[in-house]
Amino acid sequence: MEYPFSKIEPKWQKIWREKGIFHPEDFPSQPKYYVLSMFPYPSGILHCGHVSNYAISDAIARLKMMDGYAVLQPMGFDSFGMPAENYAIEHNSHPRITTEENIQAMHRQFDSLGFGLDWEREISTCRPDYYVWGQYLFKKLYEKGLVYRKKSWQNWCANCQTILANEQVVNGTCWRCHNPVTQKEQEQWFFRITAYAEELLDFSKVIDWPERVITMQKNWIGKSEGTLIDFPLEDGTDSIQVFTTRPDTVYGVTFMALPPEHPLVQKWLKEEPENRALKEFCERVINEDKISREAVDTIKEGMFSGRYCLNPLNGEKIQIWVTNYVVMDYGTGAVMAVPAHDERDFEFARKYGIPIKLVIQNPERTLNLETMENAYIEPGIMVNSAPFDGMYSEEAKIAISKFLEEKGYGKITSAYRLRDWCISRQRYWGNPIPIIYCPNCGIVLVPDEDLPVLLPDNVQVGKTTRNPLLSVPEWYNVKCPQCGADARRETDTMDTFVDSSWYYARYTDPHNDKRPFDPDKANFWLPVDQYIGGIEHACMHLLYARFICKFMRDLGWLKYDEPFLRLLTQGMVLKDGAKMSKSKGNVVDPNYIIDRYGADTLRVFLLFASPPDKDVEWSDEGIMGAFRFLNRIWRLIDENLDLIQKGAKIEPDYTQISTKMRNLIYSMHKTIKKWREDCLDRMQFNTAIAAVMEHLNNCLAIKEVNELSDNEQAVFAQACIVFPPLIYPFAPHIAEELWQKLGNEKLLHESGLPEYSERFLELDKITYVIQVNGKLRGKIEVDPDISEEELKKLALEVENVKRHISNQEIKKIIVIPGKMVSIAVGK
Ligand code: ANZ
Ligand code: ZN
Repeated sequence: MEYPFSKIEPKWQKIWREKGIFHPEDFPSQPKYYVLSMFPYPSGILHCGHVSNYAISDAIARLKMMDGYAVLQPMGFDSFGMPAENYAIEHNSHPRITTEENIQAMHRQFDSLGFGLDWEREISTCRPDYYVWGQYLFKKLYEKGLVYRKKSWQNWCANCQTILANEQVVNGTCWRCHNPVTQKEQEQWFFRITAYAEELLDFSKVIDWPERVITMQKNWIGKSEGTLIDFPLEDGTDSIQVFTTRPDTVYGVTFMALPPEHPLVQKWLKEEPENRALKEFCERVINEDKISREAVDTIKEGMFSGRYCLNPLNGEKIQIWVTNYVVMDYGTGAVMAVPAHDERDFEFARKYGIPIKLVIQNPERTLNLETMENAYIEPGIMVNSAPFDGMYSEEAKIAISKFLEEKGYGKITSAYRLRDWCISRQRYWGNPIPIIYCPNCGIVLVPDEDLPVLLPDNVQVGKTTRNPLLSVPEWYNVKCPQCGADARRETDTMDTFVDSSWYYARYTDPHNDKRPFDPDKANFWLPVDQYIGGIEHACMHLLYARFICKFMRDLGWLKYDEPFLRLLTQGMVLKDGAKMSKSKGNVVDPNYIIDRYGADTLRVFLLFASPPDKDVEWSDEGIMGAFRFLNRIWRLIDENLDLIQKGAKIEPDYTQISTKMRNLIYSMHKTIKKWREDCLDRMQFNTAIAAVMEHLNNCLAIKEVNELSDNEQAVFAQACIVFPPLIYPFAPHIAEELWQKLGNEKLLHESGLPEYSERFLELDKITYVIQVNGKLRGKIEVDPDISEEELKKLALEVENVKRHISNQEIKKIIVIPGKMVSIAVGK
């Protein structure tokens, strides 16, 4: 007989909902705990990856509720963006319709899984009551000088018909559709995330973030300490500023490398339209994608510009080259090339016959320019550098920088790889940018009273090459809010990562129609105590959210520096070794499992299969195992219900019980202790569940329960009634049902965490005597369930025993359970 999960699960979902136990009030008196899972985009179905993510956060939420916290666990939908738009296109529908349908379908699934989510706080980013505040945030950023518009070359995905942020380009392809990314020049809106680059490198205010994610963000921000140096043009009209991390090599500069996008290059092209070759070269390089231009193995190309600049330190004349391997948006977009000591410059100089000048000598093996096959990039002894000769290059770095600063030729500084965040998307399904272009006033922000700029619904979506909003003149033709002239709306929409950069704050006050949220409420609930989601967001969402949190702090809306105190990046759900995905055809539909075995089984399987941050390998066996486990708990309690209820009322006399029952009580306290450590301190639910399984075996090993004495039945009852609270975080439905069957009126989250007593863990230590060749040589106290191996190991570590073994060979070790370890030694 299977336990009646299909009756129990809806029953408890209904009770929880009716009692509103997952909807905390605004300023509860208990300590708060905010647990958040990354919200899904409304694809229409929750897959096993989602379920695994939410099973983890729900386990944490329920544990914290049992522990007396006011827990906030909200959920919503990241419903703008390309996936939703593409889905509508595929289904020949409108994203407004498909999105809402999908949200409804996912709601049903969420319900059938029994997650403790506060649906009164649901957010959907495509609804005007949410996105209005995204527009408001845009305006605030604009007013603080953190938004700007710039014509620039951008990553372009021709398949998705949109610009992509650098973070969205994976190995030169689009992160969504894996189409090769090309370059396109366009006016774009940017958020100046670089203004926070330095602060974003600081992780001192988060508590528990995976080192891996911190490293990824640090590398992404990519700070380099270096020096800015000005090289005057030979004709004295201007100068070129470079950023270098190697000021020690400044005497070795033999050419200047500029990218074709460099303003000076662009100026020269205009001044000398007859220079066809240079113009063509520039155009060709600009169209290559920046990511491969920066790659180490790109074939270096360039053209001499015919112009020169001067080395500020010695006045030497330096050729200026236009090259493909320098990019405009790092440092100053210009490089002082030192072929002797930089690999790329070396390759370039050799190819074009540019002089190479050695300024750092290898102290171990003298370098010779004629025979060098690579640049020498290590530190060494300064040569050919006039006053700095003989110094160590590391010292010269500082000395030369200081010297340049004193002379006014340079400045010590840092450069960041991080680029400003391009938030313009030429797609329909996104938050409209609240900007109007007026022929008289220029760029005008939409006034607050006109917000939100509603996204028009009467739009034909399809794979057009144009932004669909361009086909809605009644929407984009507007009057200028300042001068009343005929003006035009911005038709770009915002990157959806803008929507998710502040949603964690909105959940704290989701219905506020006066402002994004009440700072008091947000400051009560934030920061998120535990955030859970996929590692793929390490450099996108997680960086943007940190940036916007700091910005909202600077506005005075929040008093926290970080949105997410602890971060857990959960593993993936794999099947046959590969990530479950539609394209691989290895997807298991959670509904199928729920129908056959219940949501509790699915949740227990996912949590038991591995620690939360490790991948879960799908296994039908594992599902069956989880199902059997729950059934066995059910039978244990259900079949002994009267006895357990009666026994639970008696305080047993522990002095009057057999060793077998003593071991059972020990098993119970030990299990609770381990469960608490695993769940509360380490979030290792798999081992916590394993401990519960072991205790279950110990309970089931007690046969003929009816023949036990009253006293021993009471002990048995004690050992059994701990199961409902122990499985509540993982399998809450069956837990509540059993708890109720046992006669409890309170729900489990109000019943406290299961407690253990050290007394019972001490009480049951067993003393073993240790003999060496038949003579008593020591004693040890151990846990009764110690393994034989562990016991032997401990016995051999006893000092006196060691002495009597000294260097004789151990022939045999015999263990008499509960009594003795006997060691036989000999020569
Ligand atoms: C002269 C030099 C000599 C350099 C030498 C290196 C070695 P990281 O460490 O990544 O910050 N660089 C600067 N701006 C660049 C740009 N826009 N495009 C391509 N390369 C650029 O790299 C700093 C170094 O990268 C800088 O130091 C500069 O080359 C180059 F023996 O300056 B170096
Ligand atoms: Zn105007």
